[in-house]
Amino acid sequence: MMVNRNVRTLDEFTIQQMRDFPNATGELSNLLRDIGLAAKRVNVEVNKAGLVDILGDADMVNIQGEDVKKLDVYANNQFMGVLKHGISCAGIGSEEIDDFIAFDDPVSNNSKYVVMFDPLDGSGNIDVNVSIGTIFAVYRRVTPKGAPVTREDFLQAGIRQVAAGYIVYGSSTMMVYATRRGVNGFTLDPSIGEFSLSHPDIRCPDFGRIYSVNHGNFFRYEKPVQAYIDHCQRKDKHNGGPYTQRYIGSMVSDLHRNLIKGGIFMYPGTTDKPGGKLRLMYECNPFAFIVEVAGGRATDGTQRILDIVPTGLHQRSPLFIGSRGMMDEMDGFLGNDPD
Ligand code: P6P
Repeated sequence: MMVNRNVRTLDEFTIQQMRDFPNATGELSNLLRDIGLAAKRVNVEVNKAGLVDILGDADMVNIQGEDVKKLDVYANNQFMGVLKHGISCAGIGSEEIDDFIAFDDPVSNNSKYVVMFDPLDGSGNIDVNVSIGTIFAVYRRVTPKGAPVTREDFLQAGIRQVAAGYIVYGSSTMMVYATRRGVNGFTLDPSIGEFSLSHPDIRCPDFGRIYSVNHGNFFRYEKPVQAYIDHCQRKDKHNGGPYTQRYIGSMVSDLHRNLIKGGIFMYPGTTDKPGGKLRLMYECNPFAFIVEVAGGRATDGTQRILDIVPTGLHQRSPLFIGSRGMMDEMDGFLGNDPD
């Protein structure tokens, strides 16, 4: 089977980015390659999850009060391990760990970046073989290098992200990441064991026909949100529809589909959980960064996600994200002036 020599691997792509920007130190390229390595290791376990005793609960509960699956723990340790033993990351924050971790060794203390990640989002779907994913956000540390990072290095608004991305362990395994220069997607090529550039310069279509929301919460959403969802259901060929509802309960998969095809994803606040369910630092912010670089928008229903100044590592936020034209249309129902 011939391997297409014209397809650049993640390593080749990140090295080329370094060559294109001579002032680049290479730390971000190294960090992205480290994440790609951990993703390949997690992918092996996700793909055989049904065959080995790595399914099921790890008899642990995380800070979210959620049962931790064994694969969550494995994924967390893989991403933390490559970042700790690399040369580009001074510390991490993880959905699976109560507080941030400063790696606090001489090399790490002189590294430029910190990383927040959800090691395995949608893990409740592991046992039923629905696609799951990893989400990560990269920030430049704000405290002086040479000392361990502090909470201040992590509690930065999403607009200060240097890069953000996700891995979707699906029918194929893809790593998608954004820097301010663009969004690029890499598909894992099993024949060479490398992520290869398959989706260069991803753009989010200004309009789509997919709306994604958990209808089971409908009567707990605020009236304007209900009105917009009702509007989506009434769209037909005479007014820019019909829309189709797609929601698999795995954020990485739902958002990857909508990023590529166009659409809007909503996880609104509810009467019982007005702050929503999704976490700001390692779910909402990374996807908001990616979707905005790709031309879309992301808000919490009133303000831009990337402008929110965080007060806690694990704080939650309502999330409305997707195609710019659909977000503008939704804003009309929520009483917000379109961007
Ligand atoms: P619900 C998975 O648990 C997750 O955090 C996201 O991946 C997903 O979008 C959301 O929760 C689904 O939540 O309440 O609709 O089941």
